[in-house]
Amino acid sequence: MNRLQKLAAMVKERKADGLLIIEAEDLCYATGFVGLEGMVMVTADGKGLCFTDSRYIEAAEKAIAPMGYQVIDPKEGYPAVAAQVCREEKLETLLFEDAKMSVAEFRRYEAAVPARLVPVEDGISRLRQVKEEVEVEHVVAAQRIAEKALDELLPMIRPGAVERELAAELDYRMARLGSTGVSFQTIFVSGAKSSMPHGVPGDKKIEAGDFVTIDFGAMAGGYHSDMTRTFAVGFATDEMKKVYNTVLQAQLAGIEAFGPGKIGRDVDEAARKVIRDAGYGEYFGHSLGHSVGLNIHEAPNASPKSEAAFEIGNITTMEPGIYIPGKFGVRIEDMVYLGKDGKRNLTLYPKELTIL
Ligand SMILES: [Mn+2]
Repeated sequence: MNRLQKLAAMVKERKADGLLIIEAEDLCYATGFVGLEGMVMVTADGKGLCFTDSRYIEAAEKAIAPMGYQVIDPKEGYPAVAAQVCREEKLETLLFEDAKMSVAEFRRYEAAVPARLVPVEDGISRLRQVKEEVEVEHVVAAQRIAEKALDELLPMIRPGAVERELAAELDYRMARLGSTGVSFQTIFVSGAKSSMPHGVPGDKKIEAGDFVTIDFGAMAGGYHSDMTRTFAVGFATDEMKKVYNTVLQAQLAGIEAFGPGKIGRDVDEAARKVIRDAGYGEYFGHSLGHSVGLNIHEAPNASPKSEAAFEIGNITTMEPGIYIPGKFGVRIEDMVYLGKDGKRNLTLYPKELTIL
């Protein structure tokens, strides 16, 4: 089934007449067209209508029409066009994802369309959790760029170098290697600052004895990569080595526990237990991982709160950490894919303790 057919089947399964899509990542998923703006409607009987404006229309026709979509440049506003489609196609119920529409947008559509707008929590998002081969290839392409950029950066991480400059250098290297954007603002923290899981790079200079934590990602084909590595600069004390190896063992335990049918909280617990048993339980505050795709944070999660089971097609991060306030922090993050032939770590970058 192609994407249009998958979406139509989802609409039918939920006994609705149509589906309304306006969010950027969902538009990309529905059509395969990166960066598309506009509106897509899919009917239960498999008709796909893509409305976009003159900025995209020519490229969109080439890219999207082969999937079975009609591509139309609307002369009126999108809610008016949606109303017209509802009348022509006799759509009485129209699904939309409530988390992806603002209240203002909802009011505009609600006022215009003759159909009943039915909010769903996990319509397209649910489909997006199960990655197709082509989606996995994009994530891998992004990850290879990130790894190469980090390799290029390593010789520059030395005492006296400034966090902010190193972070900018990494972003620049990724762009030169073909990344179409950063997955999120690069986290680059050193020394005592590394105890802040999402610290922002600043004017601090790298010093010997620092841990340096770098959490970053590249983008390819609209898809994100996500990786964290922690390096020691100059030397590592016994305590630094102990904490680092505890995080690494926790990550390996998480990866081991991860698989189709496994529950999010159980996978999280497998890693958390290693950290707790080593006496650092209070220093691991966040969850073990999240899934990755067109958005950097997608469900399902490997979290103490998640009752959801993983399934074949998920790409999920495994990123335990230990953060000791005022001292230092360590996080190690890989992306792991649950393929039909087993799980595959998409991150090839080494992760044993490296002293730069
Ligand atoms: Mn992450």
